[in-house]
Amino acid sequence: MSQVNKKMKVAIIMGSQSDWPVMENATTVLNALDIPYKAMVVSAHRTPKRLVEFAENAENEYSLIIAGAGGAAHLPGMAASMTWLPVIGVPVMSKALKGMDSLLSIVQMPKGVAVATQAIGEAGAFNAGLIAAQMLAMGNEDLQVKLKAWRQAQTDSVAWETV
Ligand code: RP5
Repeated sequence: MSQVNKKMKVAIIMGSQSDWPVMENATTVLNALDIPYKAMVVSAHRTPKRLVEFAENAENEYSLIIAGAGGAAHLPGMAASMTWLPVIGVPVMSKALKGMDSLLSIVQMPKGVAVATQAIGEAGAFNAGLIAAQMLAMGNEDLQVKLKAWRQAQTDSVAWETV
């Protein structure tokens, strides 16, 4: 538990710079709750050595990993294969198959290596940041307080009546 408090930092990795407009949504809750993060382009296909270097050293700098990719999206699963840190997967929309390829590539992990897969696209990226905050809050009471306040604010923002 103290280790979680010591280095509460999230790695956000994505297969391409083109994923950033989607993956940026993962930062919304992290920013709101003052959770540090670093966003990086790490491609399973184009920069495989970078992926190995990142994943093998991730535990020294981060508490968990959010990994987004599109198409034949091997990045989250490959990252998860090389670190014990939890990996939250975000299927990014693809042009050809609208992200169904990304979703199935990420979600259908063989048993023994786990990826916590979110929804396709912006909602999935947003919720990746949210579930990351919830996971970190398990070992951090200050963060629990902030998270509960954030949830209450969201509840309070839902209007009863339409305009
Ligand atoms: C994947 O290929 C990336 O995650 C991205 O979603 C997709 C397309 O990449 P670009 O051709 O736009 O660089 O590796």
